[in-house]
Amino acid sequence: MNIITLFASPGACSLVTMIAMETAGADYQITPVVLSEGIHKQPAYLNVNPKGKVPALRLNGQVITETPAILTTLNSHYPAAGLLPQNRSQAEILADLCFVASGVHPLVTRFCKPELIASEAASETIKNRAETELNRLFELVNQRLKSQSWWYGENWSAIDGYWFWVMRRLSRCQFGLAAFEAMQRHYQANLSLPAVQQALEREKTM
Ligand SMILES: N[C@@H](CCC(=O)N[C@@H](CS)C(=O)NCC(=O)O)C(=O)O
Repeated sequence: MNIITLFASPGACSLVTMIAMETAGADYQITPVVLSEGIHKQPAYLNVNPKGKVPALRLNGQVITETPAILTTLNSHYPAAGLLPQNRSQAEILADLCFVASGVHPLVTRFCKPELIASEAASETIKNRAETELNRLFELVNQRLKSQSWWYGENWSAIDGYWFWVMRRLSRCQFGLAAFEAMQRHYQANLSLPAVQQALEREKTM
């Protein structure tokens, strides 16, 4: 049997895939690609993912990158785990995953690490603009979570793990989240899940 390998870094969005894998009870190994040590830009890892980003998942001999692609693949690979809802259209689910991956995540990076994108002189402006736009988008998500426990209602799905990571990443960069009470409750509910706890424990060992 092929070993499933996740290339991941502590604190990075690879945690989202780890939460999904733990939820599915997957047997997988982690290859640490520590971003702060620049391992993601070294030839050995660029051979795995030429984009030089985590996560990357090696499954059945194929390397899958991009969190939405990984989560939808895992959903098909572990059908009993219910990682994504069956009572929603593929288009809705894809739109939501893309919203987090391409609408929110780049803003998180601009807020937490503006220097990756802008010169020192422009960093403050980039950070402030990212903050304004994140606050606008968070109003929408907070509103959604006010009336339901999880993104899609009563049942947890992998996008809840994705949102958990967004909150965790931003809280570590001192982003003001106090006004978003429903998102905070959602964060705490995620934290109480065994799969989330297991993923966080595994992250510590990287
Ligand atoms: N679109 C990718 C984003 C991956 C990404 O940006 N990963 C970050 C960590 S959260 C990374 O590897 N950053 C390293 C870099 O950009 O140098 C996804 O959805 O998986």
